[in-house]
Amino acid sequence: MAIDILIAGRLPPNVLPQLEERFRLHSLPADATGAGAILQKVGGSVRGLLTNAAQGAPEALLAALPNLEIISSSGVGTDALNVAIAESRGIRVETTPGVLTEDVADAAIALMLATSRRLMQAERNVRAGRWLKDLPLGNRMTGKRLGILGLGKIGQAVARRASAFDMPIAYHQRNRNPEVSYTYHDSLVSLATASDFLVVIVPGGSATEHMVNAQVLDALGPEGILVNVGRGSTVDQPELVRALEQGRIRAAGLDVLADEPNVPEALLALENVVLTPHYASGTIETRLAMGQRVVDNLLEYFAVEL
Ligand code: NAP
Ligand code: 8YV
Repeated sequence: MAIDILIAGRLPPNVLPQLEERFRLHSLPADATGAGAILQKVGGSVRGLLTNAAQGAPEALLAALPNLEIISSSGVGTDALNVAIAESRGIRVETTPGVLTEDVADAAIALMLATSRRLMQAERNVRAGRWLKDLPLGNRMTGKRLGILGLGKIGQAVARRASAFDMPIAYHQRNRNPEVSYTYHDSLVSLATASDFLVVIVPGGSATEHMVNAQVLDALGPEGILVNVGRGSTVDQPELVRALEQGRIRAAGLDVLADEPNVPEALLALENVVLTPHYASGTIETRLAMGQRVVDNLLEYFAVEL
């Protein structure tokens, strides 16, 4: 009997061609009317959900899929997947750990350089025919102190790269990692005080919500640069805007925002902000590897029936 799979988020291009001969695939339309019609028609028979970490698995969608057995998500973040609900219903949740680590770390370094060296502002100047007009000098990154909030897989990959820039490295997370020699801070304020760059790469969700607040930003200080490649929810965004406007921190490089894809006008107006659209894992190489994991996770789960 055909196995019904619902596709509820953007997926890498190698996913669907590998699945369409083995499963009966249904796409969830973006508009509420179209989505409602599809869910009414096939919701009861859907056994697998394909999504990605950003678009997630909303509670209302899970409620419309009473016989769901597996969520296979492209990405590592589980904050939008409603894992507690899935677990309570015995739904397996699979993600794509490891394969995106290096490219997300590259993106963090790119944002550190783009902010400190004012690359985007300089580029805008050239395109506008202004050359060096009113372009302030940048700041050196080499040798500056790096603080990492979340020394997990990606945090450690950022640290490895930063070592090549002769940056002293410190970190904060709930547990000290005995396998690394970087300096551990048992509070985020203490880490921010001791950092020129603060890179945020913890998971989203309630445990980390607004961890980067006004106190942390003031501890980072007027020469400090914030880079967030984790989740927008970890930073108190209105406080960040205020700190940037008032020069209480020097700059911010943000791949993730509080309410994606909505970007506050106040952020767009600031020269000392570099913004990317939740794009840190967005290389062809990584997205194809993520896609393959999404496929393999689904095939492994249904292996005996295929
Ligand atoms: P990971 O290996 O699981 O590392 C997460 C780290 O965060 C751990 O070292 C953990 O240490 C720390 N942490 C977790 N909860 C914390 C808390 N409440 N307070 C302080 N530290 C905490 O995960 P990863 O692969 O590095 O990915 C990290 C996150 O990056 C993902 O969950 C995802 O949200 C985000 N991400 C974003 C993109 C993007 O496109 N921008 C791409 C990939 C991933 P302790 O357990 O000791 O606290
Ligand atoms: C992706 C991510 O941008 O892995 C994550 O948690 O946020 C990113 O890799 C996301 O999965 C969209 O495809």
